[in-house]
Amino acid sequence: MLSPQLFHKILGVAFFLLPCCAQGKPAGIPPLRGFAHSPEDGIDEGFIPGFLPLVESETEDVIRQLEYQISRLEGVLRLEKMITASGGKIFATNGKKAGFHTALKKCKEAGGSIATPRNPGENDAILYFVKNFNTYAYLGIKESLIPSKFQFLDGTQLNYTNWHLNEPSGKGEEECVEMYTDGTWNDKKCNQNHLIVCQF
Ligand code: MMA
Ligand code: CA
Repeated sequence: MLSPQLFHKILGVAFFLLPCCAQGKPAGIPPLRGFAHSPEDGIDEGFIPGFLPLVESETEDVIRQLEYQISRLEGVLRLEKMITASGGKIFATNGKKAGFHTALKKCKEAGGSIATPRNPGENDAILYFVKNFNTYAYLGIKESLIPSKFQFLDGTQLNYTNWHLNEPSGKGEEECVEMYTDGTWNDKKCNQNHLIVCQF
């Protein structure tokens, strides 16, 4: 689990890196010099015939620097077992436990939503945390008004499921869905203390 000390360190890294990017300057690698030219060219800074204005290259440079800093931060978060990725989705945990409704709220507050596996790859990305923290996690799936029929939180139908043998079994009495440590799903009451896993 992420200790307060380590979290503080990562924050420190982020704040250390931020000033560089806000000013468009690199922290560790030199800037792109794709459209640079020497003063002897006699050409006004910022405009070269046949090229995009110099600001364009500066923008590209800033983007390149940001991509570099983000990939470094992702490396740190991956190393600390805080994020996994599948397709374009990033899954993350804060290592804390809560009931379904609190998990929903926490994920929303962080700008994401509760982890919702839509294929085996995404199920595995969530399973990584469930195994690592040896704690079940709630998924973004709930029972519909028709007992034993489950759906995504937006009401759309499931096109991928990974139910454990003989689940769902609650028949209207277990409205939430938890992931077991083998990646299979069980319908369950929503008040269990489970690992918070969000998607972004
Ligand atoms: C518990 C509960 C259910 C689950 C069964 C499986 C006894 O109830 O977790 O949701 O289906 O165990 O045996
Ligand atoms: Ca069940």
